[in-house]
Parts: sequence; C-alpha cells; structure tokens
Amino acid sequence: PKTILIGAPIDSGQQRPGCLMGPAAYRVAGLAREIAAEGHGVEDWGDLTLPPLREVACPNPAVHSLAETVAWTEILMDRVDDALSGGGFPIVMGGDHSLALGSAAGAAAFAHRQDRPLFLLWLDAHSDFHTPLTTTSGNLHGTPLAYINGRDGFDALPPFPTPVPAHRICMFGIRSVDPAEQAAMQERDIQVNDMRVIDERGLVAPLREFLDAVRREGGMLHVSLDVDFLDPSIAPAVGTTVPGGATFREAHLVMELLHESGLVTSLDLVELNPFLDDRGMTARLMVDLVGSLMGKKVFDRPTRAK
Ligand code: DIR
Ligand code: MN
Ligand code: MN
Ligand code: MN
Repeated sequence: PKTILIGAPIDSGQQRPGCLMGPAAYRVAGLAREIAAEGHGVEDWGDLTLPPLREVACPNPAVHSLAETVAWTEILMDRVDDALSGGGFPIVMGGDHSLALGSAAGAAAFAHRQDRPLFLLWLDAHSDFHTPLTTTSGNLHGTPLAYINGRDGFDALPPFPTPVPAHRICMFGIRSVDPAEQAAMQERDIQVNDMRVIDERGLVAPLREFLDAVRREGGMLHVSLDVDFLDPSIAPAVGTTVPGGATFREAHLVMELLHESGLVTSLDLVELNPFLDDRGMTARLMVDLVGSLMGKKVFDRPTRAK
C-alpha cells in the first residue's frame, strides 16, 4: 500500500510548547525520502488544521483543552479512516500523544467495517491509561489508551468504534505509571511489558507472541510510537523524558520484526518536540526507525515461517 503522511501539529494534549513543529521536523529529516528509498509510494497530505470548536464540559477541573482535543480527534479519525479506505498506510506525524485518540479511532472505524479485529501496539514510557476523570495533570495526551480500551469518562468524544479488549493491546517500554492508571490496568488485565520484562526476557519473545496473535485473528495493527519509548540519551527531543528507555538497537529490532511480520496497518509518531532536539538527532532517529519498519536492513533475512 501507498504510505500516506498526515501532519498533526497538535500540542494541546500537554503543556510544553513545541510539539506542533513535529510534522515540519519529520519533513526536514527526510521521512518521505526514507520511505521512498525502501521502494514504497508515498503521498504527503500536508498538515491538518484545527476545526471550529464546540463547547464541551468536563467534571474534572484539571482537564484543559478538551474542546481542541475533541476537534482534533474528529478530524483525525476521519482522515485516517479515509487513508485506510483508499488502500493506504497512514503515518500520522505528531504532535503530542492526544492525536492517538483520533488516529486509533479512525483505524477502529475502518477495521469495524472490514469486520477485522484491531490490535494496538503501544511503545511508550507511559501507559496513557488515564481517563478525563482520573487524570491529575489534566493533560489529555495521558488518556488515549483508556479511550481505545473503552473506559468510561470520554463523553465529550465520539464513542470509540469497537473498543479494543485488553488481550489485543500490547505495551512496551513502560516505566512511568500513575497509581490510578496502574489500578485500572490491573483490573482489566492489560499486558504491560515494562522495562523489567525487556530486561529479563528481551523484546523478541513477547513481541512475537503478540504478533502471532494478530496473525491468528486476521487483525489490523495500529502502532503508536512515543519518542519517550526511547532512552533520553538517544532521543532528547521530548517534554517527558524518563531514564532507562529502549536502546537504539532494541528500537530498531522492534521495527525490523514489525516489518517482517507484514502486519502493521497504521502508525503514529508522537511527542517529538523539535525545540528540545540536539541538532535534529531525535527527528533523524525517528525517521531511521520508520526506515526499518519499511524494510531497511543491511542483510536480508527471510521472513519467519508463518
Ligand atoms: C502522566 C504523564 N501520566 C500524566 N503522561 C504522559 O500527565 O497523565 N507523558 N503521557 O508523556
Ligand atoms: Mn471521510
Ligand atoms: Mn504517550
Ligand atoms: Mn510517553
């Protein structure tokens, strides 16, 4: 499928300015060129603009920018669905992680019409499992996975099309979780591959288990890659760095395994804050990782038997 780049200059899901420069930084770092170099067609749909806002209410006074988040969610849901409906592979260039409310909803709407189950791979230091009712920071970038999983508290947003059950969600890189998130995840039996799992088992075994399930169920796979999945020493351009993240080699390995699986149907690149970058190193690393996802390798390896 042809890759569709969708710019989502969103920074309303958190409070540090700069994420809205993300799409521009990905273009400067050569994202389209990298994808084309792997032999894929690529089309850039440009940057989305914020639609007119509606008045919305939320009982939690900490929550900010809910109206913006609703508007972004609606337009992203529509555009990602459009890209998939046209046979494309959408890559949403963020923007903070609140964009995943819309991109995942768009993928879910399409999967629903295709009568296929949607799976979610969440690569992040954070679990993003708050609802607008439980968040204490009020930053809605901490909520998309709860929306995707169908938790209550998202009344202002469009109902999530076919919420994704716990066994179709897989998280890697997790090392910063708030108490309310932890309680909710435990209650729902979400499989959290925190850094200890990676240290003990490595990434390969748990990732292959998950990919095998996607394949078995004939699923679609939405991947959401938060810059802070990566260790801050290699990816400083993010507002919420957490020490002890994925290494350069772990991150590329994930992307190569995803490529070989042939299962990924949509992708988010989120939380890049170019204002915090060191001579573009984070933007370039993210572009390189997309290269690995699209098939870049030094020596070809046969795809593992299905
Ligand atoms: C924290 C930080 N759990 C919050 N979340 C995220 O504000 O709710 N940081 N996603 O990147
Ligand atoms: Mn449409
Ligand atoms: Mn996140
Ligand atoms: Mn994060």
